[in-house]
Amino acid sequence: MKAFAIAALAATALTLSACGENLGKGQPLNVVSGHIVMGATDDRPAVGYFRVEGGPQPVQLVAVTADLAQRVEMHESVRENGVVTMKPLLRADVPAKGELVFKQGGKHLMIWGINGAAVRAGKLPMAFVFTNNNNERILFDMVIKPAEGAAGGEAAMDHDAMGHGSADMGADKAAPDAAKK
Ligand SMILES: [Cu+2]
Repeated sequence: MKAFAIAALAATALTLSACGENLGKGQPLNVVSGHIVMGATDDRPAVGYFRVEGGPQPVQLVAVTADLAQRVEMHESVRENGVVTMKPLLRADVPAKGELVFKQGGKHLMIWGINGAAVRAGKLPMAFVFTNNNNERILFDMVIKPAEGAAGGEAAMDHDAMGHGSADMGADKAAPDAAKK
């Protein structure tokens, strides 16, 4: 009876210390969801959306890369004078214990030249690079979805216009094309 009580106490102590450790560290920085919507045609870029949960410290997302894609850029859709244009985004804040969301109509990824094998597999492994811990990289498999209809937001916008040219050229060319649709 006494031996049992001691064992039970010891088990409780272990459980408590494990809990305490978790509480002290808090929830870790993590990529919790994400998907890619293919472009309407093969020469159009795909668009990526995802959600990052912040850890105990505020950090910044500084890059998203994919070995199986030719190019990945972070963009932000901005409405100015009633016209939506897109601007390259160099970094995005992830508040401590908060979240960073890339979603339709806001911040988004633009992905060119996704490898055919990745498309057939239905997922693209991506690396999210943050400013903490000497550029911590978090790997996440983005689910690939087929192109949406004309109402597909960024997917329907003419990203080619801003892709290769300068930023101001892109803004000028992207707007009328988007307005057509
Ligand atoms: Cu874009």
